[in-house]
Amino acid sequence: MRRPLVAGNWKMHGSCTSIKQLLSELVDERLPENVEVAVFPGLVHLQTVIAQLADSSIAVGAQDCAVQLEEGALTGETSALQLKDIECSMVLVGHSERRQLQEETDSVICRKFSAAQAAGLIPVLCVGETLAEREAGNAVAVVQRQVDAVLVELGVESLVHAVVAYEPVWAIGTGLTATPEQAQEIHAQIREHVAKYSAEVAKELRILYGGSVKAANAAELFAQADIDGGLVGGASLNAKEFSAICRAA
Ligand code: G2H
Repeated sequence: MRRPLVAGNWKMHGSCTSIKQLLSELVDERLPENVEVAVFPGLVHLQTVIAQLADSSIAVGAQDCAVQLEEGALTGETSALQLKDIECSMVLVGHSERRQLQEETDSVICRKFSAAQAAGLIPVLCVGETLAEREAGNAVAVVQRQVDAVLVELGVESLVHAVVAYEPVWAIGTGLTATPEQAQEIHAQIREHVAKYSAEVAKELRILYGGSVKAANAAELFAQADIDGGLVGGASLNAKEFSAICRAA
């Protein structure tokens, strides 16, 4: 039985004041016990958030980590070990905004995934096709290639302590959401593909949906057989909206 996960990706939002406020509202909300809840603040706010959530069951993750695990002369980078040291438990890798804006390749993402696991973090591998790729009929092939960049390189066992998030690029921050059927089709395809390597790993693998998830569409998406929760951007910045999404999982 896969435990649902709802993760709030705060991206580059918030100030010390607004984040403290958001967290105090969130811990006052009724969050379901059967759902794992996590937040991914910006790097500068991580320690504040970790401290504020010390007595809560909400996990905290980072939005990125360096490819290199060991410390070194890498100005501006943060290693997975440093994230672990401040008691982060998860990290996003390969978010489409980083694939596009920072030109992260599948191979870079695989190295980040590997570094995260070596440090004891749970990587959340983000995959998803662009609108052009979907319209060309290549959605499944693109997502499979992105999964394979980790699966083939590191082996199927690397997906045991990991999460996959399917986020169609055309649905991110656009207000467009994949229909539950569109999302389920890709989620099922990802699981079937992993099952070619290990049925057991595929069965246990949590696959989140991301892309304009909100309280109004969450229940329908999460009701799909292969959707195990969500990676939520904009709607995670509002405690009431985010907690309603958590309760829908
Ligand atoms: C996709 C998602 C969170 P939003 O990027 O990762 O953001 O819910 O705002 O589309």
